[in-house]
Amino acid sequence: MEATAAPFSSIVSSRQNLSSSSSIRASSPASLFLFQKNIGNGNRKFKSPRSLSVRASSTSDSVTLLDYGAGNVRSIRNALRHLGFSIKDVQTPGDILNADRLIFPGVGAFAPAMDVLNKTGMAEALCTYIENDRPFLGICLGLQLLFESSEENGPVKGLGLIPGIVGRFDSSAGIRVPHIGWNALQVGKDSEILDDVGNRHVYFVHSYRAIPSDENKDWISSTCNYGESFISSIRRGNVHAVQFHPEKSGEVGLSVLRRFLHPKLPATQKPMEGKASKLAKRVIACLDVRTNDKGDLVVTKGDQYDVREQSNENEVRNLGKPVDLAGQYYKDGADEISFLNITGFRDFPLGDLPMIQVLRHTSKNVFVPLTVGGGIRDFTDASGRYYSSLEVAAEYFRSGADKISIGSDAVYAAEEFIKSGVKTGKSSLEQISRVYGNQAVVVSIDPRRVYVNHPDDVPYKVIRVTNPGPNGEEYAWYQCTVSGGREGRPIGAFELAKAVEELGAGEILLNCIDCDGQGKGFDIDLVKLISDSVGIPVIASSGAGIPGHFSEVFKKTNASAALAAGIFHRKEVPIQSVKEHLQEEHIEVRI
Ligand code: 1PR
Repeated sequence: MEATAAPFSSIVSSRQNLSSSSSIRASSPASLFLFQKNIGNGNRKFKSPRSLSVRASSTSDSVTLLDYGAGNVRSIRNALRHLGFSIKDVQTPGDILNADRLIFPGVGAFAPAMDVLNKTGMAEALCTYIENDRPFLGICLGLQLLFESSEENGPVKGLGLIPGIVGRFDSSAGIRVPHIGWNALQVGKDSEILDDVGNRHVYFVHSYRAIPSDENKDWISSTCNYGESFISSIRRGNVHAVQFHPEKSGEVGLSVLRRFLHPKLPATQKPMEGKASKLAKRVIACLDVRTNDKGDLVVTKGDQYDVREQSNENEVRNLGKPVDLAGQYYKDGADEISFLNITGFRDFPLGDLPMIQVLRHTSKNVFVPLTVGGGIRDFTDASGRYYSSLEVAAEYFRSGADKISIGSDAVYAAEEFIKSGVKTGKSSLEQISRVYGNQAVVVSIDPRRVYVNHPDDVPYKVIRVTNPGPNGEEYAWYQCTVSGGREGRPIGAFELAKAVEELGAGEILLNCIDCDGQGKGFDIDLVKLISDSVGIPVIASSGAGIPGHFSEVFKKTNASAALAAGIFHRKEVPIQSVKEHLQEEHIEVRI
């Protein structure tokens, strides 16, 4: 049974005044002893696991979760439930000390996380628990916090259990930061929880990383290569931590959690052999969701953004149910799933509860990243109640989204920024990326191609196009639109992309109204222009018709991912065929 008590996150505020660890109650004599013994021990020395006699029995089906309230841990909860485990939330440091097994899915930024852990006495309890070789799994920030310090808004002191400083990826080395996507690992000896992983890809999303050194080499169970070699997992005795997200790494990720929860499981599948070593190109399935005229929430698909049938009834195209389709695409091998609430520009998304329900239901069974967009902006409802975009985003994150996608509101923010040259910090884009990190914020661009005769015809970035316009024009610019393509704005896709990167976007979803639903391929000129201009990942979207369009966009541009909708919804091309084709073309993908 799942514990019904409030998670630690909800008691953090009432415990903010706790400054002395001696005021914390450890709830068994044994744990109290262990806890007090370590109070005030600034120079931590990890004990050899062999010298320890304490080893909690792990026969129960409950797992203790340390959720300090900084972000979405719904996915890990869903994954644990999916594996048949109930969750006990940490409320006091004593709950850490008494845990049979503890999972720490660190989310958010390093400094606020350490602050909460220190103020509540959780830091001490965590160190004691780990030093005593109790079953522990840290995830993402939950790995980084074990190190001595981090450069993230710092230096900031960490728990100091592992030698090393967590630093930022160096984007000047030509890599895109954040590191978002699927990478293979170089698994070292005795990893145990990685026994089924082999050469399969797992999902990362982070800007900071720890690097291997002589001092920390005994801890390292795997490394990963992204511009440089960084630590992707550590293991010592019963203590594990991973930089990637097992709860978002599909079946392979679930196997990592399963092995942590059942340490003595025999190998179930032979790890895949191969040469996977780079960041895989992602294949994303996109579901445009809206209410049809009967009031049902359906997956629809536009033809250059027109989602109505060209029949007398003029109905909204209905291509299926959102939760069912998302589940199918997960099984088919989609690396990520995007939901765009395409009525969001008219209706307030928090009033659109079915969309929230879609996320909640989907995230119970889909263990790859979920993005949701549509209507993310500040809003005052009919009764005069004001909702900030942060509240809207928070609700989406709570409901199971890993990233939110902003369209129209990002266009207005970029226009303002370009005009004033000032970052006000007030736009939804800036606020959400400040609170949840830029890796959680995608900007969706809806540009339309505008042909011109000469590069100086407009004050926007103009390119020479591969295929001339209807009147033989050799040049074009890409005009951004808002409200689902209904209104053109005085800003180009190039200018917008550069501005939103500065304002804190972590990724760009690059649509193209001209190509949407046409099945004739991505707009290579546009994708090349944008993916060469920014240092964040770019998702090419609109126009995929055959697997060859995916290899074309990856070979000719620097896109990190390619997204399609119509061909998947109409079952014209299975996701697996796209992946197989990319493999044949020697483009690394997650299989
Ligand atoms: O402006 O923040 O409320 O966000 C609205 C979001 O909804 C934006 O991301 C915008 O792209 C999207 N949107 C609005 N209207 C439509 C529409 O189609 N009428 N959908 C719409 C845009 C485009 C793609 C599509 C690809 C691939 N969807 O995401 O899935 O073009 O299609 P294809 O493979 O079939 O060619 P805000």
